Amino acid sequence: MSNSVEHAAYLTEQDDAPDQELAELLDGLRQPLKMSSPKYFYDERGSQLFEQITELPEYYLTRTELSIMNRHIGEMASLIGPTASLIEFGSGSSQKIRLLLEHLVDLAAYVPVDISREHLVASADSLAADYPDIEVLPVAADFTQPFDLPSPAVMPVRNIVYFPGSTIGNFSPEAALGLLQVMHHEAGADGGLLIGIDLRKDRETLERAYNDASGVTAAFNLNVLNHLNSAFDADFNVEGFRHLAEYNEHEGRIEMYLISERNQVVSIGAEQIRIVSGERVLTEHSHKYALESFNALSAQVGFRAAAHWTDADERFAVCFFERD
Ligand code: SAH
Ligand code: AVI
Repeated sequence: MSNSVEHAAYLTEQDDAPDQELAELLDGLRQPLKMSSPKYFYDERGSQLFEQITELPEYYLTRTELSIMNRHIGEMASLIGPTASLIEFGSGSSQKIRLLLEHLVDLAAYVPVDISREHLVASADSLAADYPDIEVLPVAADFTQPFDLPSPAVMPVRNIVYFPGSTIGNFSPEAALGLLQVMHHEAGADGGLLIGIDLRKDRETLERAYNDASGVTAAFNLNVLNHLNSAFDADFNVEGFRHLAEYNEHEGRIEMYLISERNQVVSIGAEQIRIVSGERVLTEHSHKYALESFNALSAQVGFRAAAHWTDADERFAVCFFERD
């Protein structure tokens, strides 16, 4: 039996609700500012494009977060303590977790949670092959909805939610609060949260990071249309749109759009959506936080700031919260 078949058997999957997803998509596309959820970036191709983004010279986030993790991993591991279960939200390729796996003592289990199913299974298999002594229990789910956690064979001393990459920034502060509540719940009594946050900085650095010269972010953005075509029987023409990312200083967020190159009518199942030339479809917000405001948000759900680490230029922060 191949590894991939073996581990797929351990995959916990949340049931799809395709009618609800279609209704939400159509509702978003009927708003005065058309919008599509950022979760539609992540089909198999989108997950691969995101991996390429993390290596772009302009995209400082991943390498900055990794350098912070590398520098302070000893302190992080001792705050987490022995025999924890690590639950990673939006685990992607499960690369950053490797550092933690190498430094934590007697890990009870690693539970990667991601919506991009094939990518999750491949990443979980590769991780399990590299760390045969660690129980890897992938969960394919939309983490904004309630989902069941698998039970590890070893009883954990505590649950630690790991949420790297500043993926929390892809949610509005109100939605981030809801997500923090879910994480607080999954962490359970005595649980903790280790989370990566992109910090506010100058417009030029931010706009460069989301409009890279080689066009990978543009391809990532446009791929949303391919994903919608296959998931919802739609007929978006990818050539009919172009990518734009701009920093909204007032809101402290990057806004990513697809701009229509002409007047067009798009079919989504039996529905038709009119899009005029120059009209924008919002595909993502990427909020940048001041540390104090993120701590205040987390405090609202009962997470107490215990420690944080930043790089010398204060571009990015990794924060550790304990449950009150
Ligand atoms: N943690 C990785 C990947 C970040 S990319 C890193 O730090 O580099 C964001 C990840 O979150 C993707 O793997 C994507 O598939 C996942 N994701 C985005 N929205 C999600 C949702 N609503 N539910 C579950 N996973 C989601
Ligand atoms: C996953 N997330 C934190 C990325 C970000 O930076 O907001 C997604 C992304 N969008 C464009 N480039 C990367």
